[in-house]
Amino acid sequence: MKNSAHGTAKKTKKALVGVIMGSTSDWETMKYVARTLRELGVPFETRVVSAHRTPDLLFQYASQAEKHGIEVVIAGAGGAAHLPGMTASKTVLPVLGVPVESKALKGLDSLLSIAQMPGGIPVGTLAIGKAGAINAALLAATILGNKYPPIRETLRRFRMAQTDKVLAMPDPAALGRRKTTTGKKSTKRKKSP
Ligand code: RP5
Repeated sequence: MKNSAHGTAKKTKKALVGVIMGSTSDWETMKYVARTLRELGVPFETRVVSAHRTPDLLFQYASQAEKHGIEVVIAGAGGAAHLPGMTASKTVLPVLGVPVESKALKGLDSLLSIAQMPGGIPVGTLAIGKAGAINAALLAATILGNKYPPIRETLRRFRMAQTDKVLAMPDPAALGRRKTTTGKKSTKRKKSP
């Protein structure tokens, strides 16, 4: 994981989204943020910044993100997940929190730690795990779309493609019907759920 701008946009493009996480172990979840931003062509950077293990780095990153051109921060953490909230306390940029699924409490601890902020310091909290990671990237693109029309249009196309994909497969049972080697449809019926 490098601390440099990624995305389908040219490497020279400055990162607009700062993707930070409390530990390298969070990458399994946060890679979906990166994947989605890349798909949308949004330039981003990734970095491990731990609220507890590297608090000075957290303060430095959060207080300087705006100066470095970052416009949205996505912060993922698990357990006593203080990273998104503490980041939000040091910047006026929008901060989106991704609760990483913890082993002990399945991410409920992460979710509550991120969502239950005191009035005055908001963190936009997403769902636990992969869905939250994907949606954090989509929400970041939505925010950036207010200022960058190409990102808005890419997002629009993403949503249309998603809708088309669902409409193209209206019958999930059809997925279970396999063709035999002769090319005929199998007569074997799937057990009803
Ligand atoms: C949190 O503690 C991190 O965000 C991570 O989700 C969790 C466990 O970290 P490791 O012990 O795997 O480094 O700060």
